[in-house]
Amino acid sequence: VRRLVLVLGDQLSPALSALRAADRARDRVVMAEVRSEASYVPHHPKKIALIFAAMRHFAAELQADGWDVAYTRYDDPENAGSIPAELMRRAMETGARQVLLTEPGEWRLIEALEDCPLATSTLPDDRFLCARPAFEAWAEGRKELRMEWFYREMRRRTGYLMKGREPAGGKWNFDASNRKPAARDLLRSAPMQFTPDAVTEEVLDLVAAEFGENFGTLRPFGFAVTRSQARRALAHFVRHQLPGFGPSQDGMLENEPYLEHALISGYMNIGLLCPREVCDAVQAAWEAGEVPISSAEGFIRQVIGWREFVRGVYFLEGPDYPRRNALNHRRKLPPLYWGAETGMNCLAQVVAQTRDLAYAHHIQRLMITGNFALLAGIDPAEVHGWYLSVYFDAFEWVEAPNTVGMSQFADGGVVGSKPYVSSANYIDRMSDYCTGCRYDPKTRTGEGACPFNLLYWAFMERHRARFASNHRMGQVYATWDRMEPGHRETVLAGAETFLTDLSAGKPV
Ligand code: FAD
Ligand code: DLZ
Ligand code: SF4
Repeated sequence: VRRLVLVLGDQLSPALSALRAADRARDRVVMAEVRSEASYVPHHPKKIALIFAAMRHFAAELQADGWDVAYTRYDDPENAGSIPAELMRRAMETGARQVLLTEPGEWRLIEALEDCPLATSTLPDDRFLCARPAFEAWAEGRKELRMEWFYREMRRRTGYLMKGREPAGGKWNFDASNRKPAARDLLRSAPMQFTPDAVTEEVLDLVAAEFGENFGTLRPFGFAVTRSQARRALAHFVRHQLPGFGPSQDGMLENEPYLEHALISGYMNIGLLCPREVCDAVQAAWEAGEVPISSAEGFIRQVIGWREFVRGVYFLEGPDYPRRNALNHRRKLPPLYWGAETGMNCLAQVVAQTRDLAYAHHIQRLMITGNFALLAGIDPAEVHGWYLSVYFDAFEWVEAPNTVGMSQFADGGVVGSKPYVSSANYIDRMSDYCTGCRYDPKTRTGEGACPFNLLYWAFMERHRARFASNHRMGQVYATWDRMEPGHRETVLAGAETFLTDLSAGKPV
């Protein structure tokens, strides 16, 4: 064996740069299910099962394709427990001293591999549409990094939804025609689910035995675990859900976890789908007149815009990024995030859905669990740990900028120009959660007042020095300042009582 070729659990792409550079006849692929990766946070059992099952299927496909694969199962008695230790073990076994790899998506693992005594040759991860140096060049010299400008550049560069140099449909962004509440629709199509085969069933048994204590329901398990399944899920989404994606993408309905969302982030993030083929499929459907521009644009923006932008930010900002705490928030994450009972129906619904499915869509993550954590002043490192654990698509390069940056404003405004916070009014307008709630979204103080209403103003007051000069928030402070002083005091006192109860572990 000449070299070892490392393939990580989120690098399951046949066109991975390390595989393209390797020699099928002389190199050996190393894949390993290891404790260090499976327990750096208490991952949701469905997430671990997805990764292990997809790894096993991918290894079998590589073998069928003529590769020599050394695969370590989690319960192998010889398992060395971490990626560098597994590489060392395979090096001893084979005599190979060189490792070829595609750059990992997380600083922690990049650093651990740098410390590995073997000679490593690391290739860029070119599954992304914007290479790290290209992002650095774009960011260079800019006072602020704004996704919208990056996105326009990416549209021009990729040619998606373009008519020459101009955006198709005459606008870059069709959000104004989106952002509608979702309506109940009995005929709405759900994302495609798959019945586990014997390989996946074996993984499910393993995960149940080893990670059964982690927060989250393992069965039923319906994720795609192969590239061909993921491609079918994508085709199903484009045909049945994408046409309605735009208008309802910000809506939330009880017991309707997916609405028109694709459920493909996890497949892209582990390499079963690549962003280019996802966007090509959307572009083709739009060209064929099967989807309106508002839906095609809304979707493509998330993939070539947000997804690439947050990755660029993660690497640009450096390894300390996930530990930032610009607003100095210190409160502990309350147990309701791990399923403890709460009368706040929106939180209860999103947490229960997260527990059952390892999935919540963007607005649920941002405007329910994220919004509450930010308003309540929860330590962003704890919030980050939660998001990294509970979602099937959570890998630090994408999760941290979304959580620490976009959602918690803990990076001080690198990802977003203002904090994503709202009172109950937004949640009531965009969802049907308030109907079944013990609190009243319209009540602002006293008995039954929705905690979001109290916390929203307390947050604004607490951070006045930072946000009052933000031109997008001036109106909010003007409204607050116009309220009766007595009313303001009651709101702030109500918020204080609520937060004291929350920290004391009283049910809220
Ligand atoms: P759809 O709504 O159908 O969207 C299409 C695709 O666009 C997604 O598959 C995803 O790949 C991409 N996308 C959309 N928004 C974003 C975004 N903000 N950042 C990056 N890609 C985006 N996404 C992750 O992939 N992993 C995470 O760990 C993650 N953590 C998040 C944490 C918070 C606090 C927030 C607010 C958002 C987070 N997101 C994360 C972004 C987004 O919520 C998910 O990508 C989306 O919900 C995935 O579901 P879907 O495939 O059904 O997406
Ligand atoms: C998330 C994860 C888990 C749960 N388990 C493994 C594993 O056993 N082996 C592996 O190679 N990768 C795993 N992963 C994915 C890695 O954590 C991921 O590659 C890094 O976080 C870099 O993004
Ligand atoms: Fe959430 Fe408040 Fe609505 Fe209850 S009333 S569901 S707590 S926003």
